[in-house]
Formats: sequence, C-alpha cells, structure tokens
Amino acid sequence: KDLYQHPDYYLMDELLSEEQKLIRKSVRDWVKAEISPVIESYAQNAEFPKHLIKGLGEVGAFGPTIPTKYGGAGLDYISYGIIMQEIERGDSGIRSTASVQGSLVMYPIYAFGSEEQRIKYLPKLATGELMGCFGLTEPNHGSDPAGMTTNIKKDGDDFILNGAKMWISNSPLADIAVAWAKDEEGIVRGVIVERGMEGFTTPETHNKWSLRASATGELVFDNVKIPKENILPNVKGLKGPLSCLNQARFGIAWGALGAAMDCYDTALRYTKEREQFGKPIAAFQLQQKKLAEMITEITKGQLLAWRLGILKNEDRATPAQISMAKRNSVETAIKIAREARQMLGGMGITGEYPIMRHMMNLESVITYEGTHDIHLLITGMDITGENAFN
Ligand code: TGC
Ligand code: FAD
Repeated sequence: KDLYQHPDYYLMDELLSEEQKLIRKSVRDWVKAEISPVIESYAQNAEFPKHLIKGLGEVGAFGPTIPTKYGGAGLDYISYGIIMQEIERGDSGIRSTASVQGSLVMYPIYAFGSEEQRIKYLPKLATGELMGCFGLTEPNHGSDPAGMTTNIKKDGDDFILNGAKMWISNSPLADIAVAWAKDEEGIVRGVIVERGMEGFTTPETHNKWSLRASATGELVFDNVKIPKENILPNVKGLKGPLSCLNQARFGIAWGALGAAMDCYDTALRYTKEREQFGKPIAAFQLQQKKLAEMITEITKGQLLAWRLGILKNEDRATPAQISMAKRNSVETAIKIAREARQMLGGMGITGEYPIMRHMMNLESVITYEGTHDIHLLITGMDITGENAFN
C-alpha cells in the first residue's frame, strides 16, 4: 500500500488539471516501482543506474515541453515541473539526468538548431536511445562563463574545437555533448560534439559525496574536427547557454521541492511511530516546531513554483523570477533535509531512510545551475539595477 501522501496543505491539487494529476500519478508510480527500490544501492556504489534511461524516456522525462513532432511530450510547464518533482522525490541525481537531457541538450537543439539537427537528434534523445550532456563550466570559469576559453577556429568549411569543460553531468555516458565555445571573434557558439570524434574524451570525476548516483565528468577537446553541420546556427552569445539554464532552473524549482517533500514525509511518519519518554516523539513541541516549519516552507515553495509555471506557460517568466524560485526551493529542501535527518536520530544517517542521500545530493543542487549566491545577486541586480557581480 502506498502510504505516501504528498504534502498539499493549501489544496494545490485544485489548481491542477486532470491531465496534470494523471501525469503525476504515472510518474510517481514509476518512481516508486523503479527508482525507490534500487537508488540507495546505486548511490552507495557511486554508480549511475543506466537501466532507468528507457523508463525515463517512457514517462516523458526527456523533453516534456518539446513538441511531439520531434519526439517530445508536448506538455505545458506545470506538467514538466510535476515530472521533475516526482523524479527528484526519488533522487536528485536521476532528476539531473532528466534536466540535462531535456533542458540542456534537447532544448538548445530545438530552439537554436537547424531543422536537420532537430530531426537527426531530438526523437532519439526523447527515448534515451541517444544520451546527451551540456558543457558550459570550465576549470577556471564556473559562475562566470563569459570568461570561457574553449574555442572554435575555422578550418575550411569546418571548425577545430579546443578546450576543456569540467563538472559535466552525464559526460561519461553521453553520446553527444552540446558544448559552448568562443569563435575567432570571441562570440559564444553552440557545438554538437559526437562521441567517437577524434580528440574528444570524457574522463569521469570520482569520489563525490553528492549526486553519487549521477555520472559526472569532463569534456576534453583536443583539436576536434567539427563539421559545420554540427554548429547550432540560430544563436550567438552567452544568451544561448543561459536560455537553456532558464529551462533547467525552472525544473529544479519544482524538483528540489520533491526532495523536500520526501524528507518531510519520512520525518512525519517516523516521529509519529518512534516513542521516547513513553510517547511518540511527534508529541514533543520541538519536533512539532520542525514539522510545522517544514510544511510552511514547502507550501510557500509550491505556490511560488506553481505561479512560475503559469508565467512560463504564458511566456512571461523572467530569468530573475526563475532564479528566485530555484534558489528558494533548493534552500527550502536543504534546510528540511538537515532538520529531518536530526529528527530520525541515529537512523537518520543510514541508508534505511532517504534523507541523508537527499541532503548530500542537495549540496550539488545548491551549487549547480548557478550557485545560491549567484541567484541572490541576480535578484539583487533585478531590483536595484546595479550589477554586484564584478
Ligand atoms: P550578462 O552580461 O548579464 O548576460 C550576457 C547575455 O546573456 C543574456 N542573459 C540571459 N539570457 C537568457 N537567460 C538568462 N538567464 C540570461 N542571463 C543573461 C543577457 O541579456 C546578455 O544578452 P546580450 O544579448 O545582451 O548579449 O552576463 P554576465 O557575464 O554578467 O553573467 C551573468 C550571470 C553571472 C548571471 C550568468 O553568467 C550566470 O548565470 N552564471 C552562473 C553560471 C551557471 O549557472 N552555470 C551553470 C552551468 S550548467 C549546470 O550547472 C548544469 S547542472 C545539470 C544538472 O545536473 O541538473
Ligand atoms: P565558482 O564560480 O568558483 O564559485 C565559488 C564560490 O564563489 C561560490 O560560492 C560562488 O557563489 C562564489 N562566487 C562566484 N562569483 C561570485 C561573485 N561575483 N560574487 C559573490 N560570490 C561569488 N556545469 C555544466 O556546464 N554542465 C553540467 O552538466 C554541470 N553539472 C554539474 C554537476 C555537479 C555535481 C556539480 C557540482 C556541478 C555541475 N556543473 C555543471 C557546474 C556548476 O554549474 C558549477 O559548479 C557552478 O556554476 C559554480 O561554478 P564553480 O564550481 O566554478 O564555482
């Protein structure tokens, strides 16, 4: 029996369509059947569960908003958010795989690619037959991608790509990489690099304490010959990769709340069952304070994410609004995970419960897709008009 009742303190379900609720049910059932039973062991073994790729494609996690003509699910943004929420309730690392594939690989090919590129790559990316990764961050340029040194130079009709990217989710298993590089005029361009191209390697990054069930690595480009057909023709400049980040950050705004809900749900059940001093620990004021604050923050986050989804559907969400929601949801989730872990006492540090895994995963989520502080500065700049980055 599925005892899980997602927190819905403000009757948010009334704001969802029947289709959105059906999507949630089908993804939730899939997560429960396929992710929950195996994720702890994959995380402990620092291994990506490759066998989940096909199912992720089937539940519509790869490119939910991409039109069906190109193999996407053609859904609205709230449905996309719901899918990310349910997957991240399972594990942030698996949600990362979906975010990268849908928002950071399929989206740029759809939004900035030629029709030939869309037809060649999107349907196979939607099913997971092809896996992709997104290369923006470099060893010396993380928060400040404008400083990137990866570059392409003309070589007859083609290009030669040189440079290196670091911290790239899915790089060790990806068939293609959407990488960002400066051309000879210093303008950022998008390049589709295919595994097997000479001079392209993807060394794996080991010893992570976070997102252990997600494969992370580098992208190394050593004089890689790129046919001109592999350049994304329809975008120039940093707004190319940053537009992709808007899509992925939106997904995280919903996704991180999924991790928060799982931690809250686990802590609520545990405290009702666990007895100390002759009564359930849920009967003590200090535990109730923690639970009450958790549900309050989750509810505020849900309202923010839902409203952002409406604005996205109407194409009115600004990048700064997306930053605020990403930052708020991840902070909510990481604080809830830390409190929930304590509420389980010693049991909270074990793999018997998902909380410590969520907590460690969220240390990456609060850093990637723009750090917590970078998103704060984006809000600061938006409301003051003053750039405090440099
Ligand atoms: P700035 O001068 O402000 O902007 C340059 C151009 O970009 C435009 N722009 C945006 N366009 C679309 N969406 C956005 N969010 C945009 N933000 C800016 C801007 O209008 C301008 O366009 P134009 O036409 O005038 O040239 O850029 P800046 O160099 O000052 O940097 C701004 C800053 C710091 C906010 C930005 O660079 C930033 O967001 N830094 C954080 C980097 C980041 O988030 N990296 C993420 C890497 S990918 C990743 O982490 C994947 S994790 C995957 C997973 O597993 O889920
Ligand atoms: P830095 O930019 O060096 O920042 C270090 C600290 O300085 C941070 O606290 C930051 O907030 C602060 N800081 C920086 N600039 C300022 C400023 N102006 N004012 C105040 N404080 C500042 N990238 C990709 O391109 N593709 C991926 O798929 C991808 N996946 C990732 C997966 C994982 C598990 C991780 C950990 C990262 C991933 N990243 C990916 C990279 C991620 O986006 C970067 O780590 C992130 O953008 C921060 O860059 P950095 O690590 O170089 O930190």
